[in-house]
This record gives sequence, C-alpha cells and structure tokens, in this order.
Amino acid sequence: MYIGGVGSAGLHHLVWEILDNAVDEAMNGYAHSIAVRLHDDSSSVTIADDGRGIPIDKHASSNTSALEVIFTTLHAGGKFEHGTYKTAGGLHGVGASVVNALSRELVATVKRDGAAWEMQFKQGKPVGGLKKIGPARGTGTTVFFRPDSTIFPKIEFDSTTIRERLEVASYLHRGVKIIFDDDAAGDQQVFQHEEGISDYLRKIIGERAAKPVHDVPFTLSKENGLRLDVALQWTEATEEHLRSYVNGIPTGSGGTHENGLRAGIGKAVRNFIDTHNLSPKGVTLTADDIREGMIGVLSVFIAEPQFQGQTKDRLNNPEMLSAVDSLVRPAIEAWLNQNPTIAESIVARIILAARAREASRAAQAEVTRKSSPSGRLNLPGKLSDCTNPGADSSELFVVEGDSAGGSAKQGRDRARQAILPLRGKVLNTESASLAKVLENKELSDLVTAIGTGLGPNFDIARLRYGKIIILADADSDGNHIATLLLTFIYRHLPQLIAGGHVYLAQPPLYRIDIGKETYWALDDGQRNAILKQHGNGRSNPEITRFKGLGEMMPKVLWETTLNPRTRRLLRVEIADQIVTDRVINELMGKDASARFRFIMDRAEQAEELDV
Ligand code: TSJ
Repeated sequence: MYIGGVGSAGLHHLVWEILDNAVDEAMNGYAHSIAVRLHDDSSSVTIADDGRGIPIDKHASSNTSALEVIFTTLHAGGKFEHGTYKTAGGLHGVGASVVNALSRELVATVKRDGAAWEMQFKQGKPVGGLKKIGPARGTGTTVFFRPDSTIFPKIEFDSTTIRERLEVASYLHRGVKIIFDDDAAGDQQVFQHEEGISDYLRKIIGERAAKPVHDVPFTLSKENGLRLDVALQWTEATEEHLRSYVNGIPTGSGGTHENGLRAGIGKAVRNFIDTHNLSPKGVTLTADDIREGMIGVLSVFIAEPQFQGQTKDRLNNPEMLSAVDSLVRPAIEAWLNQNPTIAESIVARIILAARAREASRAAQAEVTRKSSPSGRLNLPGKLSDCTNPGADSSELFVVEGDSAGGSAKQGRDRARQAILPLRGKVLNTESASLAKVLENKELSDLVTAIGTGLGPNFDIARLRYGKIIILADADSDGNHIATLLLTFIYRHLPQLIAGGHVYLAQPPLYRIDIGKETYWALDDGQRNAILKQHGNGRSNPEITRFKGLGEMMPKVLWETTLNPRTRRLLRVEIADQIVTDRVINELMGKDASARFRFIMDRAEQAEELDV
C-alpha cells in the first residue's frame, strides 16, 4: 500500500484519504458540506460530512457492521474496489483502514436514524464496540484521528498545506461546501464554488494579472466513462500556464493527460485555422505559439492512476493521451466554430505570438552579433566598469542622467562599483515586445552591462554584478524613471528581483547644516526629525534642497549614497498585490509601491558595527 512514506507527504496523505471519502459522499449527491478541523495541537484532525452516515447495522453473516469493516479490513468493501465507483476516493487504493492502522487514536461517529453512534480505535484496533451515544438529529459521518508518532517522526500537520488542498478540492468538486477550521490559528475559511474549475480559472488569471483576449472561457465537463473537466482561456500573458489534477491530486510534472490536452488543442486550432484559410503568410505556427498565453485547468478522475517521476507527480497511464485528446479536440473545434468572435481573437493572438517569436529571434541574433569574437561582451561605451566585475560584492549603479553619472563616477569605489548613466526616460516596457525592448539603446546597454542576456538566453551564471542599484533623483521624475527601470527588470529579468539582486539607492533630498554638523535627510519627515532633534537652541539651521543628483559633489554622493558603510539601500521584491497592465500606467510618475515592495537593506551597516 502506497501512503507516500512517513514524511510530511505521507502524514498529510492520511487527511486526504479521509477527506476523499467525505468528498465521495458529496459527489454522489448525499452530502452538501464537509468540515475539516485542525485541532490546536496541530497533530489531530476531525473531518465531518452531512451525508447518509456509514451504515452501522451488523451483517448477519459476519456479525460486524460496515463501519467496523471499513476501519479494520484492508481494502474494505466492494465500494472501494469496483470500477463503477469513479469519484474522488476509493480510487487511491488506500482506505480508512490504513489511516486507522497508522493512527494512535481514531474515533468514528455516525448519525443516522435519529441516533448518534461511536466507535473508538487505538492503533487500528477497536476499543470496545460500536456504542450508541444518544439521540441525534440529521445524518452524517465524523472521523477524528491522531497519527501514530511511533510511525511518523513528525505528526504536526501544516495548516497551509491542508487549506490549499481544501480550496483546490472545492474547485474540482463544484458546489461542495468545505469549511476549514484552523484552531491553532483561530481561523475559519469556507470554500464553495458553484462554477467549479471555471471559477478556479478566473482566480488563476486574476492572480497572474493576465489580460484575457476573449471573454468567455472554453469549458468541458464529461461525467460518463472518464470523468474530465477542462477550462481554458487565452490571455496576453507571454507563457502558457496549465494546472492539472488526477483524482484531485496535483500533477505538477504533467503527464499523459496534459499531453492529450495539448495535442487536442493543437489539432483543433490548426484544423480551424486551415479550414478557414487563416494561416499567416511568412511565418509557420508552432505548437508553442498556439498555446502562448493560454491559461488552463485540467482535472481527471481515473480508476488506476500510475504516477511516475521523482516526486510522483506525473501521470503515466498511456491510455490517457488518446482519451483526453479525443474528448477535447472535437469540443474545441466545435466551440471555435460556434464562437467566431472568440475564435478570431484567439487566432490573432496566436499569429502575434508567431510573429513576435520571429522578431525576437532576429533581435537576439543581433545582440549576439554585437559581442566580440572572443566571446567577451562588447560593453557599452558609457559604462564605467569596476576593476572587479563578477564578484558578489561588485555593484552596478544605473544612474539617471549624464551629469549625475559624472559625479557618481568620480565619487565611487572603483574596485567594486560600476556606473552606467542612462539618458532621459527609459522605454515603457509594460507591453513592449522583446524585439522592441532590444531595439532600445538604453535598455540593450543595460542588458549588456548586466551580462545575463534575456529571455530564453538568460543565464544567471553570467551576472556581472552582485547588486544592480538604481540611482535616481529623490523627486517625482526620479520615481518615474525608477518605475520604468523596475518595470523593465520585472518584465524581462524577473530572476534578478527574485534573486535579491535589485536595489534602489536612497539619495538625500536635503542637506541640513547646524553649526559645524551636517545632516542628510531622505524626505520631509527625516528633515523635520533632524530639525527637532538637533535644531533647538543653537545657531540657525541651514537647509539645502538638492535639485538633483547632478549638482551633488562626488564626495557628498559617496558619503550619502554610495558608501556601503553609511548609505541605505532598498532591496526590491515583488509585492503580493499584483497590478494589472492598465494600472501601471496610472502608477507611472507616482511610485512603484503597488507592484514592488522595498525592504530596507541594513546588512552592510551591521559591518559598520564591527569596525
Ligand atoms: F473513510 C471514512 F470511513 F473514514 C470516512 C467515510 C470518513 C468520512 C469523513 C466520511 C465517510 C463517509 C462515508 N461519509 N459518507 C459515507 N457514506 C457511506 O459509507 C455510505 C452510506 C450509506 C450507504 C447506503 O447504501 O445506505 C452506503 C455508503 C457507502
């Protein structure tokens, strides 16, 4: 019996097993809601449904109840073995009896026929018999269990793992109400989705801030034979994103069901394009072009899934390829034919993908051509490189304007700080194609200096600086430029943000001279704080507002902004809150805080304390 080992996956599998039985009761139309409670010790769980209640009457022949059989006999009951039973549970081959055997204690409670019944188990063995514990209204089954710590080294469940699984289950089994009580956190959540995976698709598209190219998604649900649910929508996103599930289990590495879906989509779309003579001239459409920007959910329920791969998350049943393909292909073709407006938008999206691919290939060849034959980068002329590029401690300052670049060049630490001045406003890359981006001199210089390349050529090993630091004026123009640069990096070099390589410098806005002392303030708040703290009683404070970095003396720039021992940096992270393409335009000229999160970086200041 495969339970997934005694690690975290195996431990949580116990919950999924019990849960699946309750989901089955709901899918068979007898239960409407399922309640899952993670108790505050985090190592015991109660799962309840409002279904019929497991039968408790004793079979005349064996003198045992169905309930006892289910919990004490491996592969109990015909229910778990017959191929006709094609809903969630029972398909895993591991039943309640296995969970019971691996639990220090388990209590099953059944309400039916006006009474509540209870049976307790310890390490899989009944403790006493089936007891009537009193009258009860309604019907249902409740199972409490605590895993056996002599079997599982760690018996604490992870509430996030459970919550995410429950949420996905609520999408894959439309209509079922799933209530999760996380007692440890004192938190309750209710998951219920009448539209099933169409609702899931909408959520994924929202999370990814993808803009659909047609309004109504493609959906397909088959109940007889193979149970299959598909929801698809083409968007302006630059990649395909597909989530697939087998018997409610995520198949992150895909497999035959996913391949069947891809094959079906590819054939259907090609067929549609061919029969309507929509083939573009001069470009051939690849399978990737057809699925670029397509976001989808695929869920199948099958009797004997075979999983393979290191993480056992790839479906390997060969028959699934043709099974899914042959259901999906005609359905998509019919849908395209019946919805000409949608079909038109999708075909236009696909042709655009093909043309953009061709254009960016040409542009990338151009960038490669610019590199000298030795394979060394042809660095931009404006770059004042440091003597030690490639070191973790090396830094690239991307500076707004040539005059600020000059100050920074003189004020820097040559050994580890490189300066790249950029002139004027950078191209807004929010919706520009890769080809357009690479045509832009400022941005292609930046990419060359960084060294990693872009898109499919991106290679973090070729990163030339440990930190890429944007140095812009502390005013709204500077904010605008920083936003444009961050947008470019976010769209085309997101790995740099994820790797913690991207920073914003914090140049001061004010210089405050009080007597012999000089203070620097980043903003009005700091200025006021400095005046309050140091300004009273003594000689008149003299406040200078910097008009821009360009007028700052190299020494001052070093002291306030460049020197790792005294400066403050903001590390850029991608915020949880995702901004749509339209909102970014409104953001321009304000600040980027809605898309990016800035973390004060004081690591280097800690060094200062050691001196
Ligand atoms: F797996 C389990 F036993 F632990 C378990 C089963 C756990 C939970 C939370 C729920 C269930 C479960 C089982 N809920 N509902 C059922 N239904 C039946 O077992 C059942 C009830 C009535 C009849 C009938 O023919 O009248 C048949 C069945 C299989």
